[in-house]
Amino acid sequence: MVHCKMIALPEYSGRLGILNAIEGGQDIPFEIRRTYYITGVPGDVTRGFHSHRQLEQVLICLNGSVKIRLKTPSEEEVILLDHPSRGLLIGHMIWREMFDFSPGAVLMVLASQHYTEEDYIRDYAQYEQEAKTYFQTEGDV
Ligand code: T46
Repeated sequence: MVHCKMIALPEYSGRLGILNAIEGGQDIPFEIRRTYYITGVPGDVTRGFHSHRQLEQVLICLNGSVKIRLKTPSEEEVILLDHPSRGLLIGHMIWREMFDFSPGAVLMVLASQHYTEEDYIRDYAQYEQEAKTYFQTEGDV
């Protein structure tokens, strides 16, 4: 999927357990300005249904599993996140939906910007319109 990729996060494991360390600007391609985590989501709930214009994020499932549907006007892909050593980078102008949360799933997100509702596109028709122009222009570069 354009603007998205899996990132293998540094892992230090042994008989004492596992430690993952993440350095902003090194292990992930931006400085981290915000972090949040999503917990307690019933298995039949889907969250998300939006895109971001500028925000970049890395999603890491710290416990359990969750599926992420990524969409552009021309592509669609579902990614399973089920390991704390794997992060999913989601870049600009990607529609996302999070679903199939397992019991006890913990989804942590590292974000490149502070929270601002103006960066969200929450209406799919509006997203398609902006994304078609955005990817067309990007393809022209
Ligand atoms: C995303 C996916 C993966 C805040 O006040 N500050 C924050 O930093 C965030 C992320 C949310 N909120 C408020 C806004 C809403 O009133 O928390 C409420 C729930 O947010 P939302 O419905 O946007 O949650 P999700 O799970 O649909 O989406 C979230 C992020 O908002 C979004 O950026 O990419 O997780």
